[in-house]
Parts: sequence; structure tokens; C-alpha cells
Amino acid sequence: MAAKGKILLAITGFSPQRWYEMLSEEREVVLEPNGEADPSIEYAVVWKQRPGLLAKLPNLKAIFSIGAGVDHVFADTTLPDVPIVRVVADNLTQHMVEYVLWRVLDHHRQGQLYRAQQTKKVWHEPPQRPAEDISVGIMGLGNLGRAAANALSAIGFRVNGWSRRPQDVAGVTTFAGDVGLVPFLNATDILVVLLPLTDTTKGMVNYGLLKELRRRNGLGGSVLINAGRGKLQHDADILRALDDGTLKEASLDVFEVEPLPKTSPLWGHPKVYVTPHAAATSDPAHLVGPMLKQMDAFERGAPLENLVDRAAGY
Ligand code: NDP
Ligand code: OXD
Repeated sequence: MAAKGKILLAITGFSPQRWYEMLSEEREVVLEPNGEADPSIEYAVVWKQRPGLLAKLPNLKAIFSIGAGVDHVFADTTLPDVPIVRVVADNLTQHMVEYVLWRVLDHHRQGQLYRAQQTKKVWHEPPQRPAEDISVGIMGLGNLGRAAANALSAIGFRVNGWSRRPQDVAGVTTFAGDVGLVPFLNATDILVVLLPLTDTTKGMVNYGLLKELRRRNGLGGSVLINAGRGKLQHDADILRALDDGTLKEASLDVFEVEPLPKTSPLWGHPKVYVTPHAAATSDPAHLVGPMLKQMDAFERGAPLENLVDRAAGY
């Protein structure tokens, strides 16, 4: 029986230890910076790998991103021409659905106002609108966007979705492409960004885009929730929109620079809810098993699943 292909584990920014231990249960794993140019390495499991590293592996067969997003993989412009697999997993999807529901409900039920009232011991009940009065618009109707859309419509919100190509999602009013963008924004009170970061989407959450959101709803203004990628947005434009009333509030999980610099005014802004890129964490306890199964199946001749479209960049 042929030996199982060796894995290079190349993670920067956090400890690879748990991934290393779990992957090592079934295959030989080399921890970067070891393994440079090692001809016995067939797979790379990566998060923000060091640029140039993968191009030196002469027998690399596939790259596995430990995240759903792959902009961190493409940041290396010398990437070898092998298939790239990304994460599509119930556990990660469930985390993202929870995050989106949590933040949408908090804005809808005026969490920011009640937290401010509590600090001042104010007993005041503002008017409440039903969810059906609010349109939540999801930018990115992929695996995560569709799941979030379904969960939001199940609890009564009106849901719009925007994607690159036309999509059909039951109970969701869908828009697509450049022509669909402004109509989508004009029909949206709470904007949820679940786009991948690509050459096309970079920087698109700017002041001009936020200006197109609907502001006539019972929320008292439009709301931005970004759990896609920080470089989709301009932090300064969001601050400007919050300060001039274009936006009522924002929940931001991702930022142009991460970790968010301590000097950023977003940290202390009364209308902003900050989380540290934690909307949907990649948990090796749920992701390593399917990853190893894919490698086994691939070695038996099966096609890889959840492949990234290199031309589209996601
Ligand atoms: P998918 O690839 O399944 O979906 C991407 C969606 O974005 C698709 O609907 C796609 O359109 C749409 N899209 C891409 N480019 C454009 C464009 N130029 N114009 C309009 N729509 C576009 O991704 P996932 O749903 O799995 O993940 C989305 C993103 O969420 C990830 O890329 C990652 O950046 C982020 N993420 C963040 C996490 C966090 O903790 N904050 C955790 C996990 C992911 P189409 O349907 O036509 O292909
Ligand atoms: C991801 C992430 O892309 O964690 O999965 O951001």
C-alpha cells in the first residue's frame, strides 16, 4: 500500500499546536519553517503562509486553507498551480449564523440604547418594531450568506441577498452583479457583509455604498455588520458615516488592519460593537477529520471538494 502523503503545516499569527496534534494522528506532519523544498511533502495546510514557501515544494498536490476565506492564501503571489481547498463545514456555518443572528437582533432590539440606559440607571421603553418591518441585506450569498439568510427569514425578517451571479434562495429577494447593487442597498436597512476579499470586492464598503442604504425604517437609521473581511471596508468611511448619521450603528468583526490598532477610534466609538475576527472560528476538532478524509479519498482517485475558483479569487 502506498504511503500517505506528508503534510506541511504553515500557520502564522496563532499557535498551530492543536492542528499539528490532530493532523499527526493520521499522517506525518512537518511544521513550518521545517520542510522547505521537501520532495516528500504532498499537501500544505495553511493560514497566512509565508510567501514563497509553497512554490519551493516540488511535489505539492493540494493546498488546504484552514479558513473559508482564501485571500490569505492568495496573498502569496508565487502560489504553485495546484488545487486549493477551502473550509465548508457545518460547525463553521453554525458559528457564523449565530454571529449574524446575535448582531442583527441586538441592533433590531436596541441593545446599544439599553446598555447606555443601564449605565445611567434610566428606565425607559422605546417603541418596538416587528422584525417583518426590517429588511436585512446580505452581501455574499455563498455558503455562509445563504445559511444566515435562511435563519433570519425563519425569525421573521425580510431578507435581501446580493451575489456575483444570480442566485435563487427561497424566501430571499435576490439581486446580482453591478446592476443589482444599488437596488439591493436601497431596499436594505441592516447590511450584513459576508463577501470574500478579492480584487473586485476590495474596498467596496465605502461611504458612497453606505449612503445608498435605506434609512426610513423603525430602527432610526441603517446599520452595518461586517463579518467578511476587513479590507472590504474603509474604516475611516464607516466612522464618517456613523458621525454624520448615514449609519446608526455598526457591528464589526473584521478590520482593515488586524489586530485592530489600539489607536483606532472604532474601539471606543459608542455606536460600534467590536469583536476580534471571532464570528466563526475554525475549530480543528471539527475540521481536521474531514480534511484528512479528503486527502484519503483524493489518494484513492476521488476529486477534491470545496475547491477555490482561482480566476474568481474565492
Ligand atoms: P462563498 O465562496 O461560499 O460565497 C461567496 C459569496 O460572495 C457568493 O455568493 C459570491 O457570489 C459572492 N461574491 C463574490 N464576489 C462577488 C462580487 N464581486 N460581487 C458580488 N458577489 C460576490 O463564501 P462563504 O460564504 O463560505 O464565506 C464568505 C466569506 O466569509 C469568506 O470568504 C471569508 O472572507 C468570510 N469569513 C469570515 C469569518 C469570520 O470569522 N469573520 C469566518 C469565515 C468566513 P456567487 O454566488 O455568484 O459566487
Ligand atoms: C475564515 C476566517 O475565513 O476564519 O474562515 O476568517
